[in-house]
Amino acid sequence: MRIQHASIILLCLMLYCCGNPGEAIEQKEVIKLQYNEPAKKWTEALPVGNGSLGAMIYGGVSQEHIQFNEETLWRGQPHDYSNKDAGGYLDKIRQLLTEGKQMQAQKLAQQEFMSEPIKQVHYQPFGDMYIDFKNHDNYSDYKRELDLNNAIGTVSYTVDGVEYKREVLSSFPDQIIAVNLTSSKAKALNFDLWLDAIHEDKAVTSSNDSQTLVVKVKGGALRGVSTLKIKTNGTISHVDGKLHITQASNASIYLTAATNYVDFEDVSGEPEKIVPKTLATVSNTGYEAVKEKHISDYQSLYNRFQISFGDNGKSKNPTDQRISDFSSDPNDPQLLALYVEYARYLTISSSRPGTMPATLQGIWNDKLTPPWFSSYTTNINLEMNYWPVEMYNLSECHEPLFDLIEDLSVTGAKVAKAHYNAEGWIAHHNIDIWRGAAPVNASHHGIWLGGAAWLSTHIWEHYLYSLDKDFLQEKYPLIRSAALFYSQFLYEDPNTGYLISSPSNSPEIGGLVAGPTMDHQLIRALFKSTIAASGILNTDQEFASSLKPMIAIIAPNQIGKHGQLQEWLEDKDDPENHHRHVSHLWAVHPGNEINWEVTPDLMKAAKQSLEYRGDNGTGWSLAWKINFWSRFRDGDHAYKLLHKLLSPAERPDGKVGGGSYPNLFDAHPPFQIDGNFGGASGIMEMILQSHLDKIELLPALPDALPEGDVSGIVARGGFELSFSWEEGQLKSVSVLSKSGMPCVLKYNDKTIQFETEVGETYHFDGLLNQK
Ligand code: FUC
Repeated sequence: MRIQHASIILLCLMLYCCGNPGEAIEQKEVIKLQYNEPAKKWTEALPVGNGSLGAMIYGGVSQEHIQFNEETLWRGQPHDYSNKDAGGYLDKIRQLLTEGKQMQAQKLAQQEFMSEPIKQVHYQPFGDMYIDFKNHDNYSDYKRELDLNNAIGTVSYTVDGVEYKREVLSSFPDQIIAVNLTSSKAKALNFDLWLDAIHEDKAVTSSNDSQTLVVKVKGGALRGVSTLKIKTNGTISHVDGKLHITQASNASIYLTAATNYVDFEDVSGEPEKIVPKTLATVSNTGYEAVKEKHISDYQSLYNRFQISFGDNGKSKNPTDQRISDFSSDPNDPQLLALYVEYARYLTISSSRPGTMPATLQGIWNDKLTPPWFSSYTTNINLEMNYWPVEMYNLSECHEPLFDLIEDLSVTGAKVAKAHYNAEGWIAHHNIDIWRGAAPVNASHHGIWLGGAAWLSTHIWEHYLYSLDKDFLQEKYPLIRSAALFYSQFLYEDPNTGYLISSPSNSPEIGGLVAGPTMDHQLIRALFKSTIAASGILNTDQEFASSLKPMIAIIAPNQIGKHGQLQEWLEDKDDPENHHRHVSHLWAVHPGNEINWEVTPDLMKAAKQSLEYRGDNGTGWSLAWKINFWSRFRDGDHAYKLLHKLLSPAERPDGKVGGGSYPNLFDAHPPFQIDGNFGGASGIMEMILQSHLDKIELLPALPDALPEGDVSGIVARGGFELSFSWEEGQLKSVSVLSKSGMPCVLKYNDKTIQFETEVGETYHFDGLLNQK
């Protein structure tokens, strides 16, 4: 028996170690966040989520606090934010900018050109679940973990020789948050359980084994209903508005929540009906069955990919200690693997087909007025959330972003008409749940014209990775419509004769200007992908042909007097400016127009610009710079910034900077999830790049990561790869072809090309000799 068992484990390990890409990974290394103490702050609590229902688990002993969100609870109501009279001022604003009268242009734009109203609205917290345990003050053996392999948070400790254990998960198939409580001794569980919220307008009612919380947001059309139901072998009574449970050996709590949001134009939903229906479906299911269904659903996504940089023993330390140790000694390679796997976990937990895209905070927010409204900022943050998604094999988690683009093609068309008298659609730098697409906040940064172009590149990128022609066919109207907007919006600059984007802004530096470099890079990329898509789909040739001549006369990338890539049309960059945004380097990453192969001089200038900007930054800024340095093929420099990104946000000297919180959430500060995703993308760009018609292996491997292996990583062209390296040298690589396209592999100075067939895997050694 024993021998049989051992050989099964061995077989699993062999499959795991030598698995081909595309094969389900039998057994992943157990990878988790772990702590010896309960969370004191929200940024120490551990997140679970199913794309729409999110929770933060504090893991307290005498009192458990589970703060939760439902992704559609926002302020405001359906609203068209466009300013009907704005278009009448466009020519005047342009003229003032051409004449160099920036202040006057900004003032006029502020008065006449902005969104109505000028601010969008906040994402809201939903509620809080509390569980009070009596006489649990003297405890030992405390452990709090988030197991990324099965997406379950656990808390365990001992009181008077009895072990108490909690598990918390957010199930996608059952649409509930489940909390399971057990004790090692029969009938030892005694606790009070109740719901609350920080909304002014709230009501809690209890009945039998359940409690319902109803909230209404301030100044808005949305209300939320949440019900918890408890299944226990103990006794349930009602005391002081709480469920009072005594003499239980186990208890499972199922919580769900919904709002009346249907879509950005419709708030006729009936959460009062949805919530009981969801609970009725699951209430007769035992916790073990709920858990099994949850794990199998989660692992169908999570188990496709695996990354390791070796483990030097530090992975057994508490995660908060590892983050703080990393700041003094950045030698914990497994922490980088954890960072990538955690980003995958956060993607799966915050962005599932049919849900909203991840906001600035994913789906996790405990504040009525969260930082930057916890909304969608498109001049870097929203796109960064989706940078790694194709590469780390979670392609379908990209879908919520495409749905948002679909909505924007409606609201953004109204803005295009009202503000620019143009067809097509446009989005500015911020979007909320009502899909506000007009320029908000202030003219000097709110009027940024890159939104529709940048978002559209995600549709194209999804196609490049998947080569899914049906998808391209379905989404082509969206990118075409964005391109149509820009083809009408671009304006011939009287000073230079180039086609330029005006008025606009280089996010968020230098105020309102004519012709920021970033916009031109974005618009060229959009035009090129629209032309390519029309060719692939054999459609719309006339429109595609009309874009071609425009590309040639859009203001080009320029090298300025400091050897820098110019951020603006004029050569006015300040080398002392250490601003967090580095927008004019978009064409280096995530774009590809500037690269070492074709445009080495521009690449050199871009690198110079990044050196001037320096190595500091907010969380997302550090993350972007990691991607840039990887594209510059300087892995050691990228690692230097990873050192900062994975160090504590609150430093021993009392200073606070871009970094990580104890729960490994990215710190802008405050918490912003973009850095988690951008950082993961940067780590992957060190070991694989595919933005230039070939797959480059280990293009920017830092000295600090001499060994490692990855499987299930995806490259453009429909390829899935597994490879490993030792002593900084490629050891072996396997390529699974999903689309049957020819494959070009590059490692060091060697490039090979081979034909492929759909479903076939090709194996090579470290010198790219076929095995
Ligand atoms: C942009 C950035 C800020 C922040 C905010 C959400 O305005 O400049 O740093 O990330 O978005």
